[in-house]
Amino acid sequence: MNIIRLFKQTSLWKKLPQAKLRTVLNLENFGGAELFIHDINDDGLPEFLWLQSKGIFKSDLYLNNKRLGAHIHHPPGDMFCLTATRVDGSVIWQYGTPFSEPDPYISHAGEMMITCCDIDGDGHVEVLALRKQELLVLEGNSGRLKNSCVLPQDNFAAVTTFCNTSNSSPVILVSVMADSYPPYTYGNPTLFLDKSLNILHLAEHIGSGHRIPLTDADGDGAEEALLGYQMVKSDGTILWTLDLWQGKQIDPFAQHVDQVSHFKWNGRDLFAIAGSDRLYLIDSTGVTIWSQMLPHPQYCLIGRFDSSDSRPSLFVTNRREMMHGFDLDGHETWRRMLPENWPMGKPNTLARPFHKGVPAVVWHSPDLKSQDIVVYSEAGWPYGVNGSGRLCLRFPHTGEILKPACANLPNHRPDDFGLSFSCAAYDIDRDGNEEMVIFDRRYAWIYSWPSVQ
Ligand SMILES: [Ca+2]
Ligand SMILES: [Ca+2]
Ligand SMILES: [Ca+2]
Ligand SMILES: [Ca+2]
Repeated sequence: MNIIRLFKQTSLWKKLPQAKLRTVLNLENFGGAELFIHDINDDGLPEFLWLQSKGIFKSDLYLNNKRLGAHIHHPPGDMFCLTATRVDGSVIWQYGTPFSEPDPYISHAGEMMITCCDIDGDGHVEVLALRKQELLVLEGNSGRLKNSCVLPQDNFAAVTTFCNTSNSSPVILVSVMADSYPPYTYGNPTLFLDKSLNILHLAEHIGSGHRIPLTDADGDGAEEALLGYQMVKSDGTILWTLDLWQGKQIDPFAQHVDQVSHFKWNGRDLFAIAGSDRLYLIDSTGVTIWSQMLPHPQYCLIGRFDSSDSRPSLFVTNRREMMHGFDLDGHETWRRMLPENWPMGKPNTLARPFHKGVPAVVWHSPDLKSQDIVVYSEAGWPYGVNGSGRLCLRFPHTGEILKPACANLPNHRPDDFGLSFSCAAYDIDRDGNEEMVIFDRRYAWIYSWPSVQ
């Protein structure tokens, strides 16, 4: 049975400007569902961290979910392999054993399971990782286990750190980012731990969900975390609750924070929030600049996307079935379903919505006079979209982008089995210009902007 359906590449695609393909990495057996990029060995250059994990499905909370079939039971929830490579793909270290079975493992929402910070203050970065019910602290330059602790529950799926605190001692923040165990509500609780992994504080936050941006919201030099609709200091003190939610009851499942995107404009910190039933633009003092109800805004980005407007604008995916642009005043500027793109053909088993945790990223222009673009990855092979919602950039592909036939998978989101592509924008060679890393569980493709030599 031929499971590949040819996908028409219209002249529209062929006319688009092309990013420059620099290299393709073969990730062999260690490619991950998630990629993290950080300088882990203090040489001034970033490294890649490829994570094999089931994401939120590591938790026993999901064992009775019949829709997920046998894949929720095998491999077990403690499946974990983290591989550190240089940006040329050569392996530096590996923690765990790579997954090597023919059928892909299921994984969802693992994009906050790793973070990097010098937790113990010795001048060297540690890699913090969530594995099943444990928090691991690995030495950045060797992958050696320096410390670990067993967490109170197995559904913690987000780890980040307050690296800058008022007493200069880092605080680790570990949070649930989806389904919860009673008595906690969706996205809760959050733990605050010291550098020795002792729990300092446990709290629930209003609207806690899938993103925890850190920022110095009050200008005192120490970072705060936006947990749901509350700005929280590293000692757990609530700096503010968003004005719209003060004194109100929230539905934690239907109104949690799905995504936060930050942009500094005219000296002011702006945060665009996709909040499950409502889109918000807020500032760093807890004031809502505007908000509006939408069917299900699940992801948003704010940036310099619109060439007709010198101000930042918003890109929004709404229930994965419609994409919108909004200007800074909250006016909708465009609305359309962005097209699929399968230059090597589309496996018949794949259908939208892919429901990726990160369906689009900002690729910052090397030229301050030019607009940044959104690279959209939830409809096959990624491509660039401008501030009018028009296709504006394509990524030349190689034969490796052809996806394998996976006819035996349950009727479930294809991204959870690695059948889509993901993106990360990062200046990997530190020349001042961001590169675009497109990856799946087998390969990574690295691109430069068309204008960069
Ligand atoms: Ca490095
Ligand atoms: Ca350290
Ligand atoms: Ca602060
Ligand atoms: Ca660069």
